[in-house]
Amino acid sequence: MPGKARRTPIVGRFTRQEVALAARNSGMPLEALRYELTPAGLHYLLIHFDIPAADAATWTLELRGLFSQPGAIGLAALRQMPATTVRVTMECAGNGRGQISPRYPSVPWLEEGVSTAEWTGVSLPVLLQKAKLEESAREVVFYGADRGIDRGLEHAFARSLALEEALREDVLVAYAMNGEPLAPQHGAPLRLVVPGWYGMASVKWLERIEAIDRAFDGVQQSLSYHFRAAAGERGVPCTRMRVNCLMAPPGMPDFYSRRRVLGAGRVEIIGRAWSGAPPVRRVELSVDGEWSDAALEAAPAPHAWQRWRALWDASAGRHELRCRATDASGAAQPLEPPWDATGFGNNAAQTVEVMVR
Ligand SMILES: Nc1nc2c(c(=O)[nH]1)N[C@H]1C(S)=C(S)[C@@H](COP(=O)(O)O)O[C@H]1N2
Ligand SMILES: [Mo]
Repeated sequence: MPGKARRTPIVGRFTRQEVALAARNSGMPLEALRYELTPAGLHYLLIHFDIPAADAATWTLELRGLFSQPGAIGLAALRQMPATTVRVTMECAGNGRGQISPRYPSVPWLEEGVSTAEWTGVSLPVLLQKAKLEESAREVVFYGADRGIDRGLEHAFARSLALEEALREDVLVAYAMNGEPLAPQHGAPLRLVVPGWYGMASVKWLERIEAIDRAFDGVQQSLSYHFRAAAGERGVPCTRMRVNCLMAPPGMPDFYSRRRVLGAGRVEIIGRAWSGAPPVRRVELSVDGEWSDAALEAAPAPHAWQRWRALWDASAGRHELRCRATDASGAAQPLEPPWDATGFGNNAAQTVEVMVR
């Protein structure tokens, strides 16, 4: 594939381009960790190109390729089909990129590219069966209506799933988020939702599903979204979310530094933990390097984050709080960002600096 040129990594100051990307792609304010379901307006955003103009009244979803009954289906017809609702924690694969040095020039998330929503729509296998997926199909490709250029290549945002993932009942073609029609920035009127996977799999503004008998080689599938030690490598595809957790920073912030300030005494620290290999089995909180177990709640749904809390007897002075989770596969968060040349999958333990008065 031509046009593979990579951007040059950056050390130090954030560029104007990174600031522009960060302003368009807002993160979830960490105080919103108090909500089990992130209110729609606080859910993080990741939009590669422009939000396409979309009219729900005339929108159709085309099914083509290896189906014996291909065709198009409108929104009204989708709403008539049996509905499924799933609660899903979604995290951007680039979350944490801004903390890796040197960092890849892209959306410079620190740690806020994660949220949880309740999605309602039609289970993907129901749609695939309706159009009669043929035996020869190997992958299912999902095309968004948004177009742009990345690394010199013009394309519509598109991603594929291998058949075994596409046939999961909890993979949805969703038309509602938290009980409301999708907002423009979240993919209105239709999007895919792939529970457990990093967000890039959940294609927004979904207008076409194509069944193919080979591996899809689109830009967002074969060039982007790979873990790579060096930018030139083929790499390993990003799929399920690595284990991760966050705390809602305690006390109140200083406006500019956002350093936390609070009074001495007993403080309850609360947070959420999630993994693409659920459930999370353990969350630990460290105060100045001393780790102890937090109380972890059961998952409210298979792919939704789990609440945790810990009590801390805060004494006057400066302290460093950190949290880390371990999931069902035994994977635990690292203390330092795992190296990745294009900044994917940084699940290093969060650090919060606190000044206790
Ligand atoms: N069509 C389309 N789908 C897309 C994207 C996009 O830019 N275009 N961004 C993806 C990425 S990288 C993420 S992390 C999620 C973010 O979904 P949200 O903005 O609803 O939180 O959408 C995914 N789906
Ligand atoms: Mo993302």
